[in-house]
Amino acid sequence: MYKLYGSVKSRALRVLWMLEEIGEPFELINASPHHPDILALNPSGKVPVLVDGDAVITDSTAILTYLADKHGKLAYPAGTIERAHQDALTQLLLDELDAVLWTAARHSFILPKDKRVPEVKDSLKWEFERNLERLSKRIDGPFLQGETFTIADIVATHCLNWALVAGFPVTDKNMRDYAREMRERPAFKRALAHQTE
Ligand SMILES: N[C@@H](CCC(=O)N[C@@H](CS)C(=O)NCC(=O)O)C(=O)O
Repeated sequence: MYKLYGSVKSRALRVLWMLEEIGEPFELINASPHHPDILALNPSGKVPVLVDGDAVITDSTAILTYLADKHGKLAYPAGTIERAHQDALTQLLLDELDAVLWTAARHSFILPKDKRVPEVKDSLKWEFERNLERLSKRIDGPFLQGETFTIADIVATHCLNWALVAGFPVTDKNMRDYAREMRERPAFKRALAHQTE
């Protein structure tokens, strides 16, 4: 059985959602970043961490990709053009959504107080909204890649939810409708139900 370290309030939600989508059994170990149990597995102290037998896998996107390839679900086969497009899209989401939100978080509560530049947040909010408008133009179906739900949809929806919590604008109607649809997925609801506090 897989062991997943992290919490619903972290990027571990992406992996929880994936595991619920593919129906694989797992144990969730609710652990905060830098907890000694995490540091023993990941020297950076970051979550999520997935343990599969003796193997330790870090980084949410790497974990999603591993699970998708291993179980043949939620990803196009490696070596196909569709997969290249899926990987490009996932990288774009990490660059244009995740990185922007993460920079805002670092300058809000992650970095030491004297290293934070709170003024950067207005610029990041503008950038996020612009990036969402660009992404919105690419959606050509119920999912980011048309008719097929992939791990890119998990990363995108997680970032859209994160944006709401962080007070980032999600004004684009297409993106709002998309996120609403994604949140209706039973596996997403089951993943959220793992929240303990
Ligand atoms: N790119 C990594 C980022 C992991 C990450 O930064 N996780 C946050 C929680 S969502 C964390 O552990 N932060 C603690 C830190 O940065 O020290 C991923 O997608 O898993």
